[in-house]
Amino acid sequence: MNFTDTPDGFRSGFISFVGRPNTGKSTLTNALVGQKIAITANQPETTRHPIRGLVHRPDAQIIVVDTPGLHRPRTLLGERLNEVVKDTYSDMDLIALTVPADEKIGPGDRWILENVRKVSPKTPILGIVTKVDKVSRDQVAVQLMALHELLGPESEVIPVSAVTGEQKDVLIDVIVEHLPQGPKFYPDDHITDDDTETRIAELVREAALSGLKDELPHSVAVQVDEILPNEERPGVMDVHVIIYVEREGQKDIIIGKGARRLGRIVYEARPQICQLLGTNVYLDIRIKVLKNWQSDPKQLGRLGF
Ligand SMILES: Nc1nc2c(ncn2[C@@H]2O[C@H](COP(=O)(O)OP(=O)(O)OP(=O)(O)O)[C@@H](O)[C@H]2O)c(=O)[nH]1
Ligand SMILES: [Mg+2]
Repeated sequence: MNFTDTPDGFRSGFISFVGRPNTGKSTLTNALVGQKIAITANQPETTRHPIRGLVHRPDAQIIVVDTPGLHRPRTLLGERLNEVVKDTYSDMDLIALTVPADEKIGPGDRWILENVRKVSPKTPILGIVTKVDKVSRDQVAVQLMALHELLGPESEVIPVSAVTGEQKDVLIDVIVEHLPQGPKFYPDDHITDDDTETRIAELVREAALSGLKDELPHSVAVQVDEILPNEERPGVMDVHVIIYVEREGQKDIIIGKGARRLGRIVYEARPQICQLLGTNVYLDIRIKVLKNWQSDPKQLGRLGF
């Protein structure tokens, strides 16, 4: 695809964020794109598929690929996610390793770096210290030096806060400098490749994850069953969604006492779905038990992993 209005000297290309779970990759992706295209949560393994987000500038087009956090897998789902990430970063113009300002760099980060270098030895790696609003300037400086040491003497490292927007434009400038000259890959109004159903399912999953603890977030998967015009109320869409869990007990937790938790999931997700669809929405959520789906190849396939 080429777009004839590409100005001279235009740059375009792909950057992938990789890093441990919960390091702020998706929040940063949304901040750069300027819209919520990836869900975020204060829990690991929130992102489960690579999500492309577009950053449009007069002189450049950046395709940001947000990936699931990398870690030593404990389940078949974890293994699949790691494989997907490796597939993703094998053909990037730039890779950015994310390390939060408030956590020490450790074996997990080194393991990721080794993997990245093995799969794509030629791709430049940028270091990003995320969440700088959470710590003092001195601590940011210490983390920048530690990341620089991890990546090597030639490396470039950048501090950023996706929450306050501090350094966001600097980061975009640096990314653009690393991109080759080339045409626009997408039209100016394109912000993500994810289809509407995927984005709806993700918004429901984000609402469902909020407040869950321990292993339960990993057991939650969401699919859109169908979207139909409401027969009685013109202009209203009926959105039917299924939340999958792995055990009966988990189902009870998701629903909550007097269905209060389920009510809150609808309350949080519905307005965002209305905005996405541009219509009023009736959100119907059903909960199903899919026994141990995280470790069952057949069920994983059914859920799209
Ligand atoms: N204070 C602060 N919090 C942040 C910032 N960026 C992300 N967070 C928080 O960190 C948590 C994790 O953010 P995510 O963007 O979901 O992290 P992720 O790296 O995409 O996580 P996975 O998809 O699980 O790998 C969320 O609670 C975010 O709100 C930041 O710049 N400042
Ligand atoms: Mg994420």
